[in-house]
Amino acid sequence: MFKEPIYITRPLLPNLQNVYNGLHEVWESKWLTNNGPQQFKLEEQLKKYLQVENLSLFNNGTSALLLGIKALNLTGEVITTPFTFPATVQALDWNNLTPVFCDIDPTTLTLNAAKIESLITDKTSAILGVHTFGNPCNVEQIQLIANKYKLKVIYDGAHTFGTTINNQPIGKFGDMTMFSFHATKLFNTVEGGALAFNDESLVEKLNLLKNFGIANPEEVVLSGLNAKLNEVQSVIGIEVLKLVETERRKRHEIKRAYEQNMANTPGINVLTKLELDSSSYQYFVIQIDEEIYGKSRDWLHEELKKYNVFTRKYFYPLCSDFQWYEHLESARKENLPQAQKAVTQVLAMPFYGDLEIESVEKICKVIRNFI
Ligand code: T4K
Repeated sequence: MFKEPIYITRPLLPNLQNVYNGLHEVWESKWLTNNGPQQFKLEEQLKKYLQVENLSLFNNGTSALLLGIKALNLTGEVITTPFTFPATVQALDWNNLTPVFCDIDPTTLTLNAAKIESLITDKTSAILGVHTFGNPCNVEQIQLIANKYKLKVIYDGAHTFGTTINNQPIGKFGDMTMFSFHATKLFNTVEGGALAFNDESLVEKLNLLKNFGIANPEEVVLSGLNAKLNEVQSVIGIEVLKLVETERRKRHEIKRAYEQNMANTPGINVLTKLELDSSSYQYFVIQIDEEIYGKSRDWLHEELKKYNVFTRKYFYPLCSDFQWYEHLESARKENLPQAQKAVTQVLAMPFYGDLEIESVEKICKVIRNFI
């Protein structure tokens, strides 16, 4: 039993004195939000880090996704995954779009690209993929399908800060990628998010959409929201960004410790293949095969709590099982066998830079000893 609770994550906290220095500038300027200089500074730094041409910052990942989808003028149906955080599909709901649920690939837990085409109808306007736990979607195949049917491609990259695919930054794939900067993410601004996109003409539209559609004091040209990142959070982001590379290296060691200590545990399979040169190192996720391990995922999740270890059943429940999607043909359980399996087997383990290797070894020992 651990003396202190071990959570799935702890926020990456910047040096308080540095934050204070940054805040001092904000106080001096008396400019707290609405396109302030700290926000622009952070935006420029993030463009470099994420290697993208266009980036727009938001007050959280959900509003970024919601307004990004709105900016693309989508209609009708959008093909997406049921195995995600509610925000992904709720961003569709708020745009009056109907999700069409597509089953997932059992290895990456992302959209199964081979199943997408059969779900396309004359109402389909886009594919919304999620780079689940930082595992990238099959971006090449998804783009081929999108080109063939003239569909937009949006990625929920809430978990993929800094991920690359074959040395290409993840934010360059599809029409748009959302990043989340929530406190629980590798990079955080307490709450926050961003959209990366290739079409430069969207810059102005997104600026309008996150500021009530106000073009100037005389004109409101779009129906928008208030979704701006403020100056205080931007200062925090500027300081957190300085720590991200060290955090990734620490997480690399923690991942190695998990892998070494779980290697010979029958029925436990690691689902996030983290690589130092290409991964966001957002989550370390395992799959429990009850038939081999002898206990279920839910049993393990509950039992670990007795040791003061708080794992998470990300993502549970499946979005397709939300009561308001009951009427959708694509939400039927028999159409989503891999997602239905994942939702009962997947467990996200404690994973953050300050987690001691000794704690990882202890957690793995407890898991082995349950056999
Ligand atoms: N798309 C995907 C695929 C997502 O995963 C998310 C968010 C989004 C979209 C939406 O992005 P945002 O609008 O949030 O930017 C957390 C986060 O709130 C959420 O951002 C995240 N995904 C999701 C996977 O995890 P909860 O409800 O699990 O968080 P909570 O409060 O239970 O925190 C988890 C653990 O983290 C706690 O047990 C302890 C630790 N923690 C948490 C906070 C907030 C701390 O130590 N300090 C803290 O300040 O949703």
